[in-house]
Amino acid sequence: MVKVTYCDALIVVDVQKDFLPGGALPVPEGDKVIGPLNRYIELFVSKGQPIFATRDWHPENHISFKENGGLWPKHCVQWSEGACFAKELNLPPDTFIINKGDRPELEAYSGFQGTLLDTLLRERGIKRVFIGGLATDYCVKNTVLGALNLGYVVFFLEDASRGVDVTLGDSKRAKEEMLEKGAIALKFEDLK
Ligand code: VGL
Ligand code: ZN
Repeated sequence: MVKVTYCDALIVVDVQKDFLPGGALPVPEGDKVIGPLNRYIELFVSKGQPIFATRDWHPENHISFKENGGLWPKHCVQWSEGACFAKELNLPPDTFIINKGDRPELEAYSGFQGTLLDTLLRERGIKRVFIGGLATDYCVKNTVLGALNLGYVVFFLEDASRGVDVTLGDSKRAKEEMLEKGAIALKFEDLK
């Protein structure tokens, strides 16, 4: 059992319309993370602990888009419908929103890359982060590894994450890499 306490924060990664079934870059079963994440959100709210939500926030001319030489279809363009958080995701009004990938020439799979996330966590005395969302093999993985590198204790919320699996097994390998580097896999039942 893990008890949520004063040094803990929840980080919800990229639960945006474009990553859900029907979106521009759909993650298979991406919508399945919403129910579990809502339970984590409710628990963190009830404990008075902060919630951060990252969002992919690309300009039209972003380097990661196929038309600009990148890997991905155009997705999560700033201010577009597809960049909005999933409407069923119950983020409280005081959620800290972290935009990433907002510079044309830089890809940012990690929520720490080019953002104030580390500063905001530090200012609040956060030592442990609970990370889940989309996609396990890209932004969740890189956010988890970023947090480990910065010295946080990191819990990977395996019941609240799904991967794109461009290559079969990517999400499984991502999980193995996160655990090997020190993350702790967690399901909601393990929490109190
Ligand atoms: C992501 C691919 C491209 C993610 C973002 O949020 O995992 N994946 N941009
Ligand atoms: Zn992106």
